[in-house]
Amino acid sequence: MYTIFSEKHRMRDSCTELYGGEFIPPFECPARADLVREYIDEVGLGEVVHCRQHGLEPLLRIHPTDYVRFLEGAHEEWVAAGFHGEAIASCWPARRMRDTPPAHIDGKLGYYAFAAETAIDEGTYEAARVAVDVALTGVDFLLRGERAAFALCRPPGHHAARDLYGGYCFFNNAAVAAQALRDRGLARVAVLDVDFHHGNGTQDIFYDRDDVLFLSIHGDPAQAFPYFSGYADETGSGPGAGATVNFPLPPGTRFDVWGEALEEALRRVARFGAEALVVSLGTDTYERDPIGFFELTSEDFTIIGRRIAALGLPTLFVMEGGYAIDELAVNTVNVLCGFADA
Ligand code: 7XA
Ligand code: ZN
Repeated sequence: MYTIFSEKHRMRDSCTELYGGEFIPPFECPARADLVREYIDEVGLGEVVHCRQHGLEPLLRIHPTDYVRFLEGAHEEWVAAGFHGEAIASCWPARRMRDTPPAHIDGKLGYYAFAAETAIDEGTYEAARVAVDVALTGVDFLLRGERAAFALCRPPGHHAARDLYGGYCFFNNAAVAAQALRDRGLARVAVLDVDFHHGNGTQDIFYDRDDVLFLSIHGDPAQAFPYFSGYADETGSGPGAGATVNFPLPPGTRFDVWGEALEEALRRVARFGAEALVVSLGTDTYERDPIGFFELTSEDFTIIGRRIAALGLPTLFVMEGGYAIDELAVNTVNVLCGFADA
């Protein structure tokens, strides 16, 4: 299996994350992607190739221009406003307030953010743009006939909605990839999100559409980030009614139960008649992940890959979360090897 990668992910290197009332070094750090990339060579998964630039057009199919321009200028505007720390949102248009972007960067951050943990640093925009190119290069590989590819994206993307960032995500790499597959001729695409956290951004982007099926297995939002999205009764709207499927699961969930949700999700993908599958691949479902509460083991990830392969669809894996830094590479690559060896 080909892996698509760019060293430019390292430009996303913020110093701070707001966590439990403290500023800590971010869980989502450059070492994550570098460790996965190194381990891919160690196990001989396949060739690692650099991404190709795809320009703004495929990105703008998902994210509006004002949002892209905001992210592009946010850090510079923040510095120009005289702030010394990293750009972090601290004020939101909450219920019954005005829903328009203010002129001041401090307000703009609150307008475009849905959460406060994610700081924007100098290199964030460029790294986020490159992550989209990584995903789109993965699409190129599928369309030239590869059975599967791994887009080693960083920063991750599945929390990013059209015009919202947060949860370490800025552009929705998986959604841009799914849209590109549609735009380049596939009639039906499924996005399966196996990250511990609900893919609220991807759900929101495709919620009213019947051509992209979105399925997510995740920590019950009553107990876990992103808290306000991911309940089982969110099933899509309008033409998209029935094309969103959520499997919220409780703390302590092990693979016996998680795997049943996966089986049901895979049945739904097959029934939908998808011509390709995009997997939002997060391994923060791991038993020792610092911010997840599931109990999956490293061996379980191999089985996940094998089961996804049994669908027989062209499959693009897009890297999302996973923060147990010592086991992240093994867990992530186990999914890919489980798929490749099936
Ligand atoms: O999949 N999403 C992540 O892994 C990031 C979740 C961010 C959680 C922040 C909670 N304080
Ligand atoms: Zn996650």
